[in-house]
Amino acid sequence: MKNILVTGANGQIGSELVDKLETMSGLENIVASDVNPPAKFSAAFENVDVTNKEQLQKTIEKYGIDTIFHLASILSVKGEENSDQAWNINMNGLKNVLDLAREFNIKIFWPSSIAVFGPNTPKNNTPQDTILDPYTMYGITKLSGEFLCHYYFIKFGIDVRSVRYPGIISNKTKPGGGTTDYAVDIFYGAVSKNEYTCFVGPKTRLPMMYMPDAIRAAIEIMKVDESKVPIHTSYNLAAISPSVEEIAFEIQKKIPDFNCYYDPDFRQRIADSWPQVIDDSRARTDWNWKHDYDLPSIVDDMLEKLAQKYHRIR
Ligand code: AKB
Repeated sequence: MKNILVTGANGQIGSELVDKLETMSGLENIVASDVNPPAKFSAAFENVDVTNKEQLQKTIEKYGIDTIFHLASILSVKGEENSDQAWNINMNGLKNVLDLAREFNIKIFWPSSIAVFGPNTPKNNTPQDTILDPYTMYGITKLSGEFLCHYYFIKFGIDVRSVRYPGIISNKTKPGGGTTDYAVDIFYGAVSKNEYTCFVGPKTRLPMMYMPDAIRAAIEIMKVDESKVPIHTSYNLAAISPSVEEIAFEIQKKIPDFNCYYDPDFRQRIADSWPQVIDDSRARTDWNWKHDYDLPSIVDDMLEKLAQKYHRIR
């Protein structure tokens, strides 16, 4: 990893990954790219639409890119609103990146998701190898993407590494259009107006992870020796699995007058199709994955960071 391109750099994960890469020594170029106008980066920025292979190629050539963190993607809820767009960006974007990786000998990180699982997947301790029957177009693109990555490894030797991210909780850039967004929105609601109305019910339990752990996972899996990453589809990755009411209860310990209301909509069905607790033992054994943040430490840090953002002293 010397010259790194991050696609989808304005997004929830991309914006924090670029920040983190910028602080790491020994990297020559960090190039942030997104289809939307640049967010504030000190890194170089290029407007790149991942469905446009020429644009991608020009950027790769301009900076001598040897590593791509390919994060540009449409998430589960937005993907249901426009399934053609989700297919185009998620599949054709990934194929362009993999084809260019072949041509320019580039190492790839590409995130998959718990959305590859579906209603018939075991919900608890979901194994690495299990029933994969995604219910959303997003999940279908992630599952197809996993097999595409596997194919490019077997057929062309492309070094592509991947994790199945759970919902990511963070405070810098809001997620856009995912089912797990409630686990971020609840903190914004708590800090800005002491209340939040959740679009899934109180007992809904999904795997979640704090952003610093998610970023570290991406960097660690990219840094380990290739022999330690024998899974070439995507690794199960886990941290915590709270229900919504457990998150609300933990917030109430810090903000006693916080109220969480519930008004489930169509997103409940997507949430119900996903596992509750993931078995990520292969990631833990193969490349020593370990999460740092539990629910109380996530809640502490989220409330502190968002209070600073809203200039509220608690
Ligand atoms: C979503 O909710 O769509 C994403 C995901 C779990 O991949 N956050």
